[in-house]
Amino acid sequence: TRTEFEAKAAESGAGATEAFRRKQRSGGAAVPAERVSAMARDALEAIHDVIRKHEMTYEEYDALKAWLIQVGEDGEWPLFLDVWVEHVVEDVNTSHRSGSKGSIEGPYYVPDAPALPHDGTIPMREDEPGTPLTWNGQVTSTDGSALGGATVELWHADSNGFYSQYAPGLPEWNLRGTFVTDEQGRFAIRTVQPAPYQIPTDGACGTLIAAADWHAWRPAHLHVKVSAPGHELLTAQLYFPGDPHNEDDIASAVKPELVLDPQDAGDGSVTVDYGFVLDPV
Ligand code: MBD
Ligand code: FE
Repeated sequence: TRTEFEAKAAESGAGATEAFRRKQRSGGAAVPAERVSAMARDALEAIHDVIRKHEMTYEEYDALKAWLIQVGEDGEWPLFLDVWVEHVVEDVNTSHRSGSKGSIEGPYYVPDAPALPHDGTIPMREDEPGTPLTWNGQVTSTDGSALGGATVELWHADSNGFYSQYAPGLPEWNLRGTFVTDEQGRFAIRTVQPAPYQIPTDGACGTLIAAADWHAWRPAHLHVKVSAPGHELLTAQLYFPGDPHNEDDIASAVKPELVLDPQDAGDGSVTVDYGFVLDPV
């Protein structure tokens, strides 16, 4: 049997593509023709401008074509778009909010993770490596009222930087859970600190990164989706201070408001307090 260290770009890509197709089947909406026309025309014009500005050669055009074909073959469209495009979509769609800052969802969310009480341990292996992390927080509305029965979905990479369901050898729901707040809107979650995440180097996205001489790293992060009746869904990521990639995240998804302030508990574990303020719809 294979371990997470033998993860293949084309496998996690195929998984992310399949997960996205499932999500589309359960709610994809038709985009009106005027919107398609206006945005497609502007996108194509932006590409034409790049070609003119840089006087793209036929060799470069063919390299681009070959690379685009490879993105699809590796199933890496979800990864490519979420790393280099989604942050602007997130920005445009959340700028009206006065509650907590959010961030991008990324390609590795899976709905319906195991349900846990407001105070619980996320599913993990018997010998799960990494620094234990206890996270206490509260979910409130922008008027300050507590949101009991709110849902906090948490998913993150393990301390080797791999996500369950997208790397081999991990239990299906490892480090994925759905917590429900108590009457005061509070939750207390036990997990382990994730490691920084490296974009797979053996797929099309890795090819672009190497060809452009960029780096392939996202800082260590926790993903959450926080929801409550009558409130906008908050999708966010939380980061750890001192991570060298907080300043140059390949996915441009770090905001200062999303950096945690972990405290050393003195027993090899870390505690953190961080809550969420949701905007009413
Ligand atoms: C990730 O783990 C992630 O969160 C994003 C946004 C892109 C690639 C990998
Ligand atoms: Fe992630």
